[in-house]
Amino acid sequence: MKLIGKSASINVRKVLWTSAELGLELQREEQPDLASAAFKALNPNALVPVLIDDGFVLWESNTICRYLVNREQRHDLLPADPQARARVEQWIDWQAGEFNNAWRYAFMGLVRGSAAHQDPVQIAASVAAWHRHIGILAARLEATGAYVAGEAFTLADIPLGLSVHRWRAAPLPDRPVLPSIDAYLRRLGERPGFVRYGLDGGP
Ligand SMILES: N[C@@H](CCC(=O)N[C@@H](CS)C(=O)NCC(=O)O)C(=O)O
Repeated sequence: MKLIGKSASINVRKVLWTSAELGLELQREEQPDLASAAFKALNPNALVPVLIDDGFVLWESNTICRYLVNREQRHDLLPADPQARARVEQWIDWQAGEFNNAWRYAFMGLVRGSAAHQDPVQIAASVAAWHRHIGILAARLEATGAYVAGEAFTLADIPLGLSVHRWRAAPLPDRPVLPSIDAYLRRLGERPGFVRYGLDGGP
C-alpha cells in the first residue's frame, strides 16, 4: 500500500499513526505536486493524504484510517457492536467537522502565519471556539477517565490525540488549565505510534 502526503500534515499523520497501531508498513511518497493533473486524477480536492491499495484509491484521512482498521479486522479499534462503533465514529466525525472548523482560522493565522487569516476579531473568535471545543473533549475525558470512547484506546483517539497536541502546541492566549487533557496526553505518550507520529513533524 502506498500513502501519498507529507508527514508534517496532521491528516497524513493520522494515517501513519493508525498504520503503526496496525503494524502495517506503508510505502511513502512525500509531497506530490498537488496542482498536477496526475494528482488531481487521484484526489479531485488536491489534498493529502491519498492511499492506494492495489489500485484502490482513497482520500479523506478519517475514511482511510477506518478502511485500514476494517481491512485488518481490528475490532478493538473500531468495535463490531453497532452502539460501541457509533460512539467511536461520533468522535471521529466530531473531530473532522466541529473541532477542525473551530480552530481553522486561528491555526492558519497564529501558527501558519497566513496573510489571509490575520483579522484579530476572527482570530479571537476562532481561539474562543477552539478552547470551547477542547472543553467539550475535556469533560468527556473526565467522564471516561481514560480515552474518548471509554476505558480502551480506539481509533477515535488518533484524530483527537493529534488535535489535542495541536491545541497544546499552538501559541494561544487564555489557554484553560484542563487536567483531563494533560492526563490524556500523558496516556497517549505511552503509545509508540503517538510518540513517532503524534507530535509535529514526524520522520
Ligand atoms: N478532509 C481532508 C482534509 C485534507 C487536508 O486538508 N490536507 C491538507 C494537509 S493537512 C493539504 O493537503 N493541504 C495542502 C498542502 O499540504 O499543500 C482529510 O481529512 O483528508
